[in-house]
Amino acid sequence: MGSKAMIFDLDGVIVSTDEYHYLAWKEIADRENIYFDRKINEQLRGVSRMESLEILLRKAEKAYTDEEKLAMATDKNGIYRDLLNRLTPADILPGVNDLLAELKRRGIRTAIGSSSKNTPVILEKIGMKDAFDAVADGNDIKNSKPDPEVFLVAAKKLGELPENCVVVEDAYAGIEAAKRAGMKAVGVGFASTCPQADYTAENLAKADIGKMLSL
Ligand code: B16
Ligand code: MG
Repeated sequence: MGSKAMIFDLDGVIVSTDEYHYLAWKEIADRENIYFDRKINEQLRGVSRMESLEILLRKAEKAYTDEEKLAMATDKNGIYRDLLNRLTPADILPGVNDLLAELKRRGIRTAIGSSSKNTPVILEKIGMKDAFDAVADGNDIKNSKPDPEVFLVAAKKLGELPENCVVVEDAYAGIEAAKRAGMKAVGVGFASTCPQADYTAENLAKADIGKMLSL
């Protein structure tokens, strides 16, 4: 029995906001004299804002109070939100629009499952506010990926059983979350070499829709 719903991660699958996350965290790290590079940034994929900060602070030489941490996360989000103003529909990643059109044609329902609290503004900026049947994001959950919560909320919003859902992710944490939710997992982009994924492709333009739906 094939899948009846497809749940898409946002950052790194629908749109490359990952570079903006990097630039914003880099500004915070430089300001605090904390070493931060693109390799460390890869560990922040799919992880919540506060957990991302904790990973960044592993290289810090001093301890920060909870108030200071909150201020840093708020500052990072301000920088990130400014960068998001640059987004347009041209930033939608290759293959996304064609895949969504084909899923609609086949009667397969779709949802977003993202850790980001900025999901509504991102969808608005890229003109995809109404492109999905449901949206589950960082505002709906207590635990971020690799916890399965966001995908279970997405399935619930769609009224679909987890075993009928296939998740598309660019983060190892997201692939783990999908598997823990009892769903099938497709790895693209950074997760296109993830051994835990049920199917992988370099990007959605190169993904086989028939294969993804028959997992
Ligand atoms: P925000 P996704 C995730 O989005 C990002 O990959 C991750 O880097 C970020 O820390 C997280 O959203 C929270 O984002 O600060 O906007 O709430 O990949 O789950 O779509
Ligand atoms: Mg992602």
